Amino acid sequence: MDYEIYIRRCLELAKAGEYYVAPNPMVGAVLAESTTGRVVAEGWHHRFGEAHAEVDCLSKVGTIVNHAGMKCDNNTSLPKTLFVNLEPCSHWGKTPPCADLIIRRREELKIERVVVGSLDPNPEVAGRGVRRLQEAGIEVVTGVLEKECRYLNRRFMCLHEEHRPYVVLKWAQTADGYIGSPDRRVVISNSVSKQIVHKMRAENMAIMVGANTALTDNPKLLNTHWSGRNPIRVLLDHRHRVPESYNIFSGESETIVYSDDTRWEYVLSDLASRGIHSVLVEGGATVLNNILETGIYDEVHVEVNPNLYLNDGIKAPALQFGALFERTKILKNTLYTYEKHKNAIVN
Ligand code: AOF
Ligand code: ZN
Repeated sequence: MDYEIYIRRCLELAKAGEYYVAPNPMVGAVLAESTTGRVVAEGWHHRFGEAHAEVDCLSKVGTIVNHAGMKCDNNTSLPKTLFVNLEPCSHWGKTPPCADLIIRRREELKIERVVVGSLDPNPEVAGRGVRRLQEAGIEVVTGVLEKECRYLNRRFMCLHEEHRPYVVLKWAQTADGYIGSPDRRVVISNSVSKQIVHKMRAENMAIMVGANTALTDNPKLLNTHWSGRNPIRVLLDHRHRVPESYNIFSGESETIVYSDDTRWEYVLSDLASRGIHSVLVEGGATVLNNILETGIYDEVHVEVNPNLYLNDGIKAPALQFGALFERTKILKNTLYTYEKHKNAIVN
């Protein structure tokens, strides 16, 4: 049996929960016959607070179904392997422990083996899921496509391993290196890149701006052009300058304001204590420069408009792109992406 094929499938299934499971990880599960390799059932974690991937998968045995809605045969007499991209949980959270469910159903379903992509760094689990399965006599294989599994859940990993949210910085700049003008709104993005920004908002639990951006652009910072929830808005407003009537306080989402203590380390630890696993920082220059200076960030996305010159204005932050960088054309603009966190995958 090629374990990697099945873990890859778990990752695909897990992705179906993207935009809906945060701050939980994205998890997919596949139950297959060990000898024939035939898939018996598939499942994934659909939404925060709902059934885990293993529960979803095992509930489908004999009834359905693979992801495409096809009925699968279930020959109960054959030994089976359960694949999951994340270690099955061992704790009582919003749902009961998956490890216990697997153990409870192992005789009936002939589950002889569990193959795990990456371990769960949540201190409530952290290896106990694997241990419980092993103690019950189930063979456990770990670390299959571990890098890919950790990459998919890099935000979740960051929260539990670094005790801070995963930080994504994003800005758009003109051909001559300005991100805007101090007194008026300058449009650097295009219609497609705007949608990509909304996708980024959907991927991250929170979105942050400084007071200057909130006052100059008066943005709502919602996710209106992509699936998923609106991000929690975070405003850094040291001098209490942004009035309650501004769009950042509109009713569609929650807004957290930092004014007394706006030090980056403090803001990050406070966001982590609220269970926020990721934050997208959209500006302005002061906030971005301060963060770049601390070195505490994970991804940077810079959109460059090659046809727009301002000659004067707010200088874009200076960023030395490292080895990991990707270039994407978005109509006439170019998006440069840089990842510097420990789970980045070098191509
Ligand atoms: C799994 N399978 O599909 C997921 C897991 O509050 P709960 O009960 O939803 O538990 C959330 C925690 O469970 C989460 O922080 C992570 O450690 C684990 N997620 N575990 O076995 C899953 N989503
Ligand atoms: Zn679970």
